[in-house]
Amino acid sequence: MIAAVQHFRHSVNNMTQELLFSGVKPTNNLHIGNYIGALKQWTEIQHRYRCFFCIVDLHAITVPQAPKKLHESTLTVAATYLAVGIDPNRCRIFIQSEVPQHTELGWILGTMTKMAELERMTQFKDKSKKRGEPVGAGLFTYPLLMAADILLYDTTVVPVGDDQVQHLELTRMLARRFNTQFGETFTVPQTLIQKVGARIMALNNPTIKMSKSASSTANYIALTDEPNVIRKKIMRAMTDSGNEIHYDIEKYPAISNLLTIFHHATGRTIKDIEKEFAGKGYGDLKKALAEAVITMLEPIQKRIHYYLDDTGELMRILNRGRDEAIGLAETKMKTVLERTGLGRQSN
Ligand code: ATP
Ligand code: LTN
Repeated sequence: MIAAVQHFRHSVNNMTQELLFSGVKPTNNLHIGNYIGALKQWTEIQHRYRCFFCIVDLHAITVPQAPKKLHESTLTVAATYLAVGIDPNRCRIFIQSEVPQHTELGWILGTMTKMAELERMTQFKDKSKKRGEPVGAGLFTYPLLMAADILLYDTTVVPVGDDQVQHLELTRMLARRFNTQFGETFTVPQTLIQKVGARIMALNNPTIKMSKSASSTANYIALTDEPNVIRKKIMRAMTDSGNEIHYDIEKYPAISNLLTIFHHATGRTIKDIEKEFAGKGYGDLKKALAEAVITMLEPIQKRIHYYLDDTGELMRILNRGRDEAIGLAETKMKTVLERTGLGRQSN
């Protein structure tokens, strides 16, 4: 499934020593793009690494969030990690704001970064343009906090969707810069991206990516959407002009997106799906796709409810994740403070 691997080190022998880190912002409930582009991939590779999966709430507040809703989304995202199959016995799940070293290191990295290096980030450019109002400085310095998330843990592998590759490049560059200036301190992480389906597009506009903070709920299918909502959203999804059911992102971006989702929901090849629907209409494809997505999400939804109905188990998992993360982060920050000359010298 993981077809495209960037800078990926195939050192099978010491796989278990390698550390994988990734995170999602609790800006809302997760959608099938997050699942296909990120979480599903995590479950497939979790057994090969020591894994840390973070709920990056400090990143979420780079755009305004309602406090109560943010608390709720944070827990729902944690429950979703478990519901999609992240194994809490192997992996640690924790909330970013509960480990203060992330912001501490983020600040230090900011002092080593040029404005122009952050100005180049396409996500910042896109998000600031989209909001059409003065944007917060947090949106600008966002990649520094992300770099801190990753570098604190000597992360070797970071699985992300292709929208995050540029942030990973900056992280790698900052790790090297720090190491050159202050001595070997950080591991330079590798980026792991998935090929087909790395970017699921919005249902109501196949030229933009599916996004949980989209202004319209027609943009996405949330992992928590009820079957009838899923049917409605898919039946109303934008299609291309014509009636060809053929995978061609340039010519048929909407149908190609639906085919990609179909492929991920069922595991069937796109060729096979094209064959089944040859000569049939978009309506037929959409009907079958809706049922496939409902089937894919049903067990996930059951488990999300299981973890949220009684949060005792979830709290224990989050506590353990937090404590282990703090242990590692404290050790790394001691080295960072020492090397950069901050505070009192330790001996
Ligand atoms: P927001 O709208 O708040 O920016 P988002 O929906 O873009 O959120 P993130 O929290 O930024 O989601 O991303 C979580 C993970 O899901 C990341 O690894 C990201 O690359 C991946 N991801 C996000 N959107 C998509 C998408 N449309 N297709 C595939 N992967 C995605
Ligand atoms: N920026 C990422 C979320 C994120 C992340 C991270 C991903 C924050 N910190 C560390 C991987 C590793 C996003 O918007 N998807």
